[in-house]
Amino acid sequence: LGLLADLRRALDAHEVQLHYQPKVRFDGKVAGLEALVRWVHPERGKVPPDEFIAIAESSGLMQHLTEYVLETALGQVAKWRAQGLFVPVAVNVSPRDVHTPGFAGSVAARLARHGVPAGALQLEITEHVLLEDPQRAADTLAGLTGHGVKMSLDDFGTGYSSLVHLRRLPVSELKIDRSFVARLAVDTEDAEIVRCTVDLAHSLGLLVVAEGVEDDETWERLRDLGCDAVQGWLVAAAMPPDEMTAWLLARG
Ligand code: G
Ligand code: G
Ligand code: NA
Ligand code: MN
Repeated sequence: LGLLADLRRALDAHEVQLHYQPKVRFDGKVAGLEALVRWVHPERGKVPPDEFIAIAESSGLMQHLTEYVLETALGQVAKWRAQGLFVPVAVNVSPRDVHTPGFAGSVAARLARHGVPAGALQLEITEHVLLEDPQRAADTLAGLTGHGVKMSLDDFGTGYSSLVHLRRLPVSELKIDRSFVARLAVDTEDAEIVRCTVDLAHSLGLLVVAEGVEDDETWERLRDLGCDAVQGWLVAAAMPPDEMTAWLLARG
């Protein structure tokens, strides 16, 4: 309970920050950035996102956290655009957000307020959005894509991925979970899973991003399998906004 009260206070005090991690294509071009929330508690130090996101989800604070993240990310996107850096940013949203009435409209209003085109925002969702009220989720996602917001399906392959989900969700990108990517170069089964996922995604017209790429060999395998982009420590870890700006400027 202490941590929940602290999180509420931390959001109000802007103590929660966003870091950004690039997704890059094999030609080296930056395809986009993922915003990842970070909280350094004044006494406890770094609190792992999984931990405080779970607390937010089970307490009703998630909506507030997501609004905070969207607001911060769009403010940063507007700032980057003013500097000539036109890089799209992906924000993670929880299943609960997608079921919040008016979510699509509020995202559109926020984009307008920041003067950011919808195409500069991507939302990363998981299949869990279909667990509760699939019809409501589908309507919200259709509303978002109708406004021009791109959707990405995160953590693909974990949980109980089903092809039905993939067909029902209006996503334009699929992210292969890093648990399959990590051992890709040494485990032939993981390599087959990644190969099939890339082929499946492409046959549905989706772009494929591999998460958690940590070494050159994995990068090369993914390139040979036809993956579209990679994200991981090999390229860059998530970094604070100022470092991200410098990184983007240095890449040209
Ligand atoms: O950045 P990484 O360290 O630790 O993130 C851990 C988990 O937290 C990941 O599953 C990631 O998707 C999730 N996450 C990170 N930032 C956000 C956010 O802003 N909103 C939500 N809902 N999840 C996030
Ligand atoms: O669930 P989601 O895919 O949003 O979570 C992304 C998580 O993966 C974040 O915690 C992020 O910090 C982490 N991450 C990003 N790149 C790497 C990597 O190369 N290796 C590992 N182990 N984790 C990574
Ligand atoms: Na994500
Ligand atoms: Mn993921």
